[in-house]
Amino acid sequence: MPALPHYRRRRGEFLSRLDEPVLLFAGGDRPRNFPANHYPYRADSNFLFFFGKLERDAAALFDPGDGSVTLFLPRRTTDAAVWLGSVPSFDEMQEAAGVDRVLDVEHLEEHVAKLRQDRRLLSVAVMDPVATRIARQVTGLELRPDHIGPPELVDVLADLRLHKNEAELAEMREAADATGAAFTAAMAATGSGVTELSLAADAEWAMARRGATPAFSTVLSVRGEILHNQSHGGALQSGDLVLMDGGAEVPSGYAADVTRTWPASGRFSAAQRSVYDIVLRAVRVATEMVRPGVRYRDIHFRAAAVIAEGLAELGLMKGDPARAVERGAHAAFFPHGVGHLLGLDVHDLESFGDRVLYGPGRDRSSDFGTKYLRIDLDLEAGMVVTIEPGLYFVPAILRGEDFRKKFGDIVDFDRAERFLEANAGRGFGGVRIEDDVIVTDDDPEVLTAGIPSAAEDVEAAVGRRTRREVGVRA
Ligand SMILES: [Mn+2]
Repeated sequence: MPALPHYRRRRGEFLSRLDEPVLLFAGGDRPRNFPANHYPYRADSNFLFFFGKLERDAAALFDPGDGSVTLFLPRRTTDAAVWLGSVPSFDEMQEAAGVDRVLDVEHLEEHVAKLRQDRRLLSVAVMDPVATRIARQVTGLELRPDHIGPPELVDVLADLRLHKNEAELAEMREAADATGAAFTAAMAATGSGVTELSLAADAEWAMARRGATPAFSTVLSVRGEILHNQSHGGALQSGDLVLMDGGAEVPSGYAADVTRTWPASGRFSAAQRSVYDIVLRAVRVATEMVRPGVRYRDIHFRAAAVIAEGLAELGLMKGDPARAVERGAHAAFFPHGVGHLLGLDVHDLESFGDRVLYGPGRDRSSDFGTKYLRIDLDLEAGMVVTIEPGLYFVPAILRGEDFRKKFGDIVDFDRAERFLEANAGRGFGGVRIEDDVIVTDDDPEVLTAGIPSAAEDVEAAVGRRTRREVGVRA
């Protein structure tokens, strides 16, 4: 965890850019099926950014008038201590969190009502609907998922969170290391008959050994062509490709997000290897472009061009690859964007919307595939992005009438059908390779470079565990 001076510095930077007081909410438990059974609690990322880990239902008032920060915390009661454990007193919290005062959250409303007599009070929506309702009530602002808060506040938060400082980058390196351990463990435990569920557990166990937890539901499947496949119901067969998209979150909240694809047998087939090497080339070319001043959308289309060139070599596309990308035909095999921002959120700042993620004068495309390009910013030093091209054989696309009609002159759908039927009818699946990259004033720093990605390195990492151990886990 970053030490207190880091958080105080971030709060100081925030306060110096505010004209009006701001109220932020940590959010609380969100019920799963009945109120006492809830999803694991995680504070809102804007809150984590300024305070690190803090208890549920907390709120913080930043007042640029006197430069003060007030924390509002739940009252310390015997009942709470019985169910949730004893927590430090308000005095102790004031010291530990380095704030000017700590007040009972029950008094939040009357405290800010006084403040609002002559000043506007700003806030942003959080994922916890109860906290957002309180924020709406006490500020009088319209806060919705598609309008997270007033632009003047959203812009300041976005600008601070976009540019990671050294303390934050250190957290992200730790998250990347824990993620590397997870991939090593999953690759090592891979073998015929092993279930997706047990392999995902191997990955998450490795994160836990590093003091980290999954930042999002681990994607681990032989059906890699289903982009956000979160079911772990299958078992590996020789000939399958295993796709894992997973990332660790360290206690401060910072995340990693990595994808690797490997052969269940430990050896790529010739067809798998040729598709794999196209994606590897795309990720390498795109990663090289991660530099200040480069428009992220250009990286996306460069990756698309590399994939289209590879598809032409494989005979899956006809004609000029550049023309195919102009027409959007690459999206038949690469139907998503090349990546996103990374930080406290796995898709960092995505709740801030396209006003922040696309920049002024840039609108999201409505074209199939390109509409999933999650950012279109000019890169600046301190930003962290993922680079994650992929190549998939999706039955819904490659057997879809629309696509056959639209791209019949570019895509060889008959040849694509052979990939859909490969592997004794189980299909080819998909290949994605994803790394986490820091934009620096110099060469891009790949946080996840230590995780095998060259085909030979991946093959060498598969099934390292002895047969007997694999059997026990299967
Ligand atoms: Mn990602």
